[in-house]
Amino acid sequence: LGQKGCLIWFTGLSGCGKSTIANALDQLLVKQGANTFLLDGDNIRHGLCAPPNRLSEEHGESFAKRFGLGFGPEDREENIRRIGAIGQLFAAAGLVTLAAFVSPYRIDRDRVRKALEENGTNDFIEIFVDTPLEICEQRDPKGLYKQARAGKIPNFTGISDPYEAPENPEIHLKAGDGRTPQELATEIYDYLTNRGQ
Ligand code: GGZ
Repeated sequence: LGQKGCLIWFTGLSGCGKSTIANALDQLLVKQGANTFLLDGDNIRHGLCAPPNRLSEEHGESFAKRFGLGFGPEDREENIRRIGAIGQLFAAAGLVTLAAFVSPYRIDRDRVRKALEENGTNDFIEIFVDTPLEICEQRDPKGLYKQARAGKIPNFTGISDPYEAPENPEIHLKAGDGRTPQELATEIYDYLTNRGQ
């Protein structure tokens, strides 16, 4: 396991657990000696896909407006495009690359899949972290759902913006039912092993 690069793509609502599960899987893979890289909002939305207000001080307003990314439909599209491009490069370099983003629009995820397929690989592995909205909203670790319900965050996935569930994910992970992130990560790990990844 882990001898070959691939792009493991986690998609799901804010608070569904995708980042935590991706981190747990990452640890399992590293233990087996795999070279991995984990992409998530914490490293991507601070740098490569930073929001306009982070860019304006150094680069000025008009640059920040053009290249900074928020959560409108085109900004998400560009966010996923950039992450897909990076993920594809990392996978080609032999890294087991884990990407954990809401990535709510099917067309954006499918474009990433297609790009890897056109490269002659079947190394895009989509994982739908299917935690019911009610549970994500109960968890609300950052209080974002509360703010979204109050109308303070526009375009909030699941509240005022759609989430388009994958139709044919490699793994449909039913989460939020009491299984731990480690247990869920093990389910993915076993899948990868069986697949000969
Ligand atoms: C969804 C938002 C929004 C809106 C801020 N909609 O729980 P979190 O906080 O850490 O995960 C969410 C994260 C989503 O960033 P992504 O790069 O994964 O999104 S996408 O793939 O759609 O581009 C949430 C926070 O940022 N957040 N505003 N409006 N999530």
